[in-house]
Amino acid sequence: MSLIVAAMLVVAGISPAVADTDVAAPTIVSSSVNATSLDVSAAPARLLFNVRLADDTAVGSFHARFIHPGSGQYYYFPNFIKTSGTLQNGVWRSEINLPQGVASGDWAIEIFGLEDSLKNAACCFLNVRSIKVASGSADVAPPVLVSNAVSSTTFDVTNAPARLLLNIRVSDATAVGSFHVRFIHPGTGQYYFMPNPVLTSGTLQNGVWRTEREVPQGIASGQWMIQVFGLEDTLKNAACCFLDVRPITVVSGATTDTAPPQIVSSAVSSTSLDVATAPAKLTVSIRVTDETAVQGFHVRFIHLPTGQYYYFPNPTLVSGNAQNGVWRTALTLPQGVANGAWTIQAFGLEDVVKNAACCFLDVRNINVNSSA
Ligand SMILES: [Ca+2]
Ligand SMILES: [Ca+2]
Ligand SMILES: [Ca+2]
Repeated sequence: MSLIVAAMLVVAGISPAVADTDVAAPTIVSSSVNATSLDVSAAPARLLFNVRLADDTAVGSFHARFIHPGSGQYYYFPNFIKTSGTLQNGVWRSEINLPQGVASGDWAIEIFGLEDSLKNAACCFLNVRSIKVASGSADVAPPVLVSNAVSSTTFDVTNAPARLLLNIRVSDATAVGSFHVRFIHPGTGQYYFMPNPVLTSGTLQNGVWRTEREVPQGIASGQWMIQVFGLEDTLKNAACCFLDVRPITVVSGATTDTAPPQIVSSAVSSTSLDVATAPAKLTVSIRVTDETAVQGFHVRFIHLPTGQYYYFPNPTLVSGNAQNGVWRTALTLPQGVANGAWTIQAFGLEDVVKNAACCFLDVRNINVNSSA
């Protein structure tokens, strides 16, 4: 159906026909901005962005950002408001105030997380349009880790927990925006986040930040690494990835558990679901074992060919115990989803000492009949 015909139908109060199964993500029809170039050399500048989105069912959600690919600086467009049309074909608006000091050159407006109400999602970051930015003296470098000190380089948690205190000096030409700290045991993947660091001396341009937390008992022995991540300045110049700060040694006398929990078996209320005429409920029970104790996990239901997915509520332990028990959860699958084989997957499966199973674990397949 052409857009003009669709628009006429909307004007006439007639909704376009909805297909039995919609497996396509929403599409970006057109966009407009208040200016194709922005000058922030003397003052901040406002960027107003309108985008028309269309979908057979309904636009579910999306986000947009304004990014300078050369430096990685980016700003999110907040709170899109639908200013005209419908969820099937409508115009959405948001605006940002671009501050002084950002990078000069070509910036891009990108849409991401674009999906319809059935969870048909468009991949990745979609480049919508390019905007030229002129800026006086631009800072395009992320903050730098200058030096650090720890309360101790060895932590013996054989008989009691220990306490790790980290002081770290960070500098930036503009101002440190934010960063996070963790310590990780590379051999097992066990890791613990430190509380957000607090500036205790100096300035946002050159200052010392402090964070501290307990090193618990029962974790892996050996060399751990303190790492900084999410390090960026207030202009959003971000350092890549995880930055090694320094190693520490953990001595853990107890028999240490370095294995993630295991899925032993599963059961479902039905191996096929019929949603041709009404939504259908699916209950799944999963037996999980762990030497120490299962911390928890998440479950989703996904149609791999289209990427449609629904999260189950967090499973609860219904029998047994955290070392060997059955966890249960249930969801109601709506009408209109994709036909065919869907997969129940567990993810985020970890024990209480943070041994985590990788990725998405297939639990079992369920056949979904969606067409009348
Ligand atoms: Ca769709
Ligand atoms: Ca900087
Ligand atoms: Ca374990």
